[in-house]
Amino acid sequence: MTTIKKFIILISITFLVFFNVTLSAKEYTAQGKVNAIKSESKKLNISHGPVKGLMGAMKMDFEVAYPEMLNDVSVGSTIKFTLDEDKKGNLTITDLELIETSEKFIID
Ligand SMILES: [Cu+2]
Repeated sequence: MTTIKKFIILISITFLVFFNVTLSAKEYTAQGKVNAIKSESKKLNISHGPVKGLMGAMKMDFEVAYPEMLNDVSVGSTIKFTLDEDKKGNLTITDLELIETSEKFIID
């Protein structure tokens, strides 16, 4: 391999790594209980447990990435979800799954 080819590959890798670090959103996982489903605003009101590195336990609204995600839950569902934080600090649920009910996440 020529030096120029090696150089181009090195530059490309550096660029990709840099791009990934600067543009990718921060991701968190959390658990909580669904209190309300707000279809119009594409939001779920969730009493969530502590989110490591982000916030403590509280009750709040979260927007979901796709409206179809609202169909996967019911009021009272206990869920495990993935939160994406963009550079402005906006939080969006990008993934969720139903888990066994736990009283631990019920905050009124
Ligand atoms: Cu919160």
